[in-house]
Amino acid sequence: MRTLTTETANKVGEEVIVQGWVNARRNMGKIVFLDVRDRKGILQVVGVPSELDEASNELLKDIRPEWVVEIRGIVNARGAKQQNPNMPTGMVEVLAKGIAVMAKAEPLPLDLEDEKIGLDIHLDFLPITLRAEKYRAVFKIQAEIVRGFRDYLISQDFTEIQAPKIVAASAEGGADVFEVKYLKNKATLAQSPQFYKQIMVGVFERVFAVGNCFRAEQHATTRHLNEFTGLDLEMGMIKDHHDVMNLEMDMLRHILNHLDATCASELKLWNYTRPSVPEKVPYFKLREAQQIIKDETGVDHTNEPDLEPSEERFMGEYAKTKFDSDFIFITHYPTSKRPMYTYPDEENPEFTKSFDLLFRGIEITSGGQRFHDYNELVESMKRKELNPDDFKFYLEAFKYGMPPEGGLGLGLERLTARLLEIDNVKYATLFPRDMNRIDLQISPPEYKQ
Ligand code: AMO
Repeated sequence: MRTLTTETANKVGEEVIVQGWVNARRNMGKIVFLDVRDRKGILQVVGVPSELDEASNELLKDIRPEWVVEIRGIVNARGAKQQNPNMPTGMVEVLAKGIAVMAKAEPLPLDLEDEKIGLDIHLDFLPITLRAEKYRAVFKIQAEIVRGFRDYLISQDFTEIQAPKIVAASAEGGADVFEVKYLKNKATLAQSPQFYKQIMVGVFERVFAVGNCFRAEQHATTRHLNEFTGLDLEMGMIKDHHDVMNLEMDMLRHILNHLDATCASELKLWNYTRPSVPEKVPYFKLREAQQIIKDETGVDHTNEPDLEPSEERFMGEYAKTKFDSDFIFITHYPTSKRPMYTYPDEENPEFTKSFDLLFRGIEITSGGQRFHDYNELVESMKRKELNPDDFKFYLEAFKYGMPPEGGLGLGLERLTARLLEIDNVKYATLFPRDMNRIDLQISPPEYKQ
């Protein structure tokens, strides 16, 4: 029966069979050390020629990184000098008695542990660079973020929904939609599940979705992807956008606890510092933030409709120094700049009851209260020069009884990148799509129709 690498730690003296990939090979004279990696961890295997039969010795000569092997051997305690208390298997090693090869691997085109290979090479070889401990850890952590998101919302009576990705109308406005040929018609890829999660508030009151969002972004930055994973939620019976903001912070606190409990060794590989989340996360209206920026830096952007990336960074630092918070909400973006579904502030309808959440200086979430009254929503569409007939299906939900409601969309890759303080979101995106790349770098002529 197979023993997983981490299970060897308490099997000293026993014979085991271990299966996995060769993470590294080290020759010490005639003795060969193999680090064998499986889904649980990495284990040191020692190959001593006199302990192995002839066939195993022949195989041992050839085995190289990423070969998949089956090792039969005896678990031994490591000598005092060889112990590594940082690894779950660091106190033991397996003395090989028999070796079989399950799959060979071509010589690797690069060194998986080399941190200097650069983004493009890293991405070109993702099927193998993802196997390096550090990058594997990113996506283990990402999987647990999603689990934490789900678990928390389910505990709060949210129902998970699957929103379609082929849609007829743009939810977020703007030009960044991908058109697709849809049989004899045209359709677009969903920028977000916005319409469907709102419709489903009429059904379940509280819903969430984890799904792909598509944006035809024409610029190459360290924050933008053409396909990202949205963690979306929507809830009815709210008083205002603060209900959504408070829920978001409770949800994020839950995720941080969940990561501590499930990903300690992965987080350590990235020298993770747990973000500080004060009981009251600071929030400022956009105009207040711009005034702070003006007072502190002299730059007057108090009439601009949004914060520039450098201003988001500034507000991130401000939150950290003044409030010991890695998070800060900016609220009340101008009505002219927010999508048509955004609820205006009754006291000053030029601004909305919307928010962005900045995490370590980068926007990771947008959200807010939405129009729930049918007539008001139709009027808002008209003010934005949209034709309500194009949104007839969505509008049905509001015609037939919708409570005050709101929600948010959180970018999974941006959240992962900020948590681990990774500068470029693409390192925190499993298979990033950007202007120049769908898996491999796109060479334009091939993609011309
Ligand atoms: P928004 O367009 O701000 O809002 O998107 C919500 C969050 O999704 C992430 N995000 C992106 N991540 C990587 N690359 C991109 N091109 C990209 N675009 C967005 C960000 C962002 O904060 N429907 C609303 C949300 C809502 O109000 O519920 C929406 O889509 O982290």
